[in-house]
Amino acid sequence: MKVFDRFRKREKEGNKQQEKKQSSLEKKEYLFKITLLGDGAVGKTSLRKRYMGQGFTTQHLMTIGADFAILEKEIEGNKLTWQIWDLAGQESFKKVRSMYYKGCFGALLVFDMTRRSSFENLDIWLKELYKHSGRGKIPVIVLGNKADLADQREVFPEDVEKYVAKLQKSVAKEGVEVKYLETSALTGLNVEKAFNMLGEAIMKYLRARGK
Ligand SMILES: Nc1nc2c(ncn2[C@@H]2O[C@H](COP(=O)(O)OP(=O)(O)OP(=O)(O)O)[C@@H](O)[C@H]2O)c(=O)[nH]1
Ligand SMILES: [Mg+2]
Repeated sequence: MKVFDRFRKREKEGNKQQEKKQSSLEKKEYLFKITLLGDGAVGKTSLRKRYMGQGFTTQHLMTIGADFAILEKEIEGNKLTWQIWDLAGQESFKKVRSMYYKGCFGALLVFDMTRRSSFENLDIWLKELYKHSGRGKIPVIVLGNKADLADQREVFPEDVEKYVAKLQKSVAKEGVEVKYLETSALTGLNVEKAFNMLGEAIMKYLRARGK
């Protein structure tokens, strides 16, 4: 129960920040709530930490429920505040997780390229995201993580390209973008690019809706 209360408190803090930022949207300041999702141990927290300049650790400290982070960056000359909800991938957190999706504008959908099952489960994650975001289909960047271990890969670029093309087709009507990148939280490969791509996709999504 105590853990649950802590999550609620963090969510409240996040919402307060969002209200404050939205009132200053005209000053070209953006606040994007996003989620990081995918199976346990695919590297969500590691990617977030790498993007936040917090380095890399080989330890797997399983996320409990969700980790929350705020980060300010510049994008296309505008100030962008990321509100990142880094969700727990383990099945046991499914119930708790659902409340963190609400109101998010986009997601980094992560699989581990050395673990085929984490790729095959992407649709389950997408379903969960679309169901709980409250916005339906939203921009998604698919990340094949652990590219530094590419010699042990169980998922090949052509598999993902096929998957992403199908997904892109299914959301094209809504003017939503889906893209794919291979990343490594260990080396930092494409980590900055992944967040930038998502930021740009969200901007396009908002512009298409006159926002
Ligand atoms: N070699 C390599 N290992 C990685 C990479 N990213 C993460 N790891 C390792 O994978 C394990 C899991 O990483 P986490 O970032 O904790 O995974 P997670 O997706 O947040 O897991 P949950 O919070 O349980 O859902 C850790 O041992 C990391 O060191 C990567 O790009 N390359
Ligand atoms: Mg984690």
